[in-house]
Amino acid sequence: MKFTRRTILATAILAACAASPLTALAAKPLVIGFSQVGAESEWRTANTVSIKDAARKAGVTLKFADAQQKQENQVKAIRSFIAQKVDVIAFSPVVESGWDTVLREAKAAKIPVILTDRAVSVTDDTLYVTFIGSDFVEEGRRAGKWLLEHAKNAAPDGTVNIVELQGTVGSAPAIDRKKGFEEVIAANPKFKIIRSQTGDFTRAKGKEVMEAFLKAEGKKINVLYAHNDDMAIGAIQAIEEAGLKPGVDITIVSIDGVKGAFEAMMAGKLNVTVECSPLLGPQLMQIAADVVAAKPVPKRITTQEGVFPAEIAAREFPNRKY
Ligand code: GZL
Repeated sequence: MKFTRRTILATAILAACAASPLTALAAKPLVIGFSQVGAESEWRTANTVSIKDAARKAGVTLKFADAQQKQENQVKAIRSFIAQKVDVIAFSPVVESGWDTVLREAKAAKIPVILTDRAVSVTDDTLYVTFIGSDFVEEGRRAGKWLLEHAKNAAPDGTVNIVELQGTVGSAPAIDRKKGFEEVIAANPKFKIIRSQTGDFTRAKGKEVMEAFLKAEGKKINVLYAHNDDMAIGAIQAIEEAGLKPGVDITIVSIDGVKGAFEAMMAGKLNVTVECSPLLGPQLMQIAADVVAAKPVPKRITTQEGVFPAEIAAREFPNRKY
């Protein structure tokens, strides 16, 4: 092929364009600032793994901050992401309220905010683009429905005495799982919540509060409703140390569907877990890319989930991803 001066010039211009800042900009990886609640439960650990794996696979630069379950740490992290001018801020809010000010700062900085896992209660819902997560009220309803249909432990007069381990005070899952459960068991006045207290979604606190419930109510307790599997697993230890058989003397209903819950069900110590998927990473990366590309995204993206009673635990366990 004859290289004329014109061909060489055209090739040089093309080469220059290829290295131009515009092209470089197009290839610039998305930068997401993510503020995580903490590392309080198996569920949270799996959620963090899902987000980090998905970021790596998507070629996203992830700035990840663990708030150790403190709202002030999440506010600090969001302010730091604003200062770093990230492309997108995403977070799982530890509690529902107290976000208006910092989210207004993100809006002023023109940085889109995506909620994952938990919702916020704000005066202006343009402060976030979308909320990707479970329907916690529905999870509470599913727990209540299973209990109404399967309760076998009851007092001589037929009353079903329930103790409740609530999640983190003020958090969306704690508020909504309580709401959904109470809504459903109201159908049968024999079902009574006799004690209810937060175990902060952790095994240690779940055990500690269950010990207090057992000291106060003893064999009167027919059912434990735990807002997550980690608290249920902690409570199982307390029930055994009190000389009772978890899953037999006390029916245990829980939420999340982590591997530890399946192991407890296979050991006959837990009766059912309502699934709450932590595997939100891939959806988050896709939605973040769509937001930056100015594509329309729904205001609410709900994860689809099931209910896993002990009878199917062994069959389902090999399929579990978290
Ligand atoms: C639910 C999530 C809750 C889990 C707990 O989406 O926010 O927080 O149920 C976790 O295990 O600690």
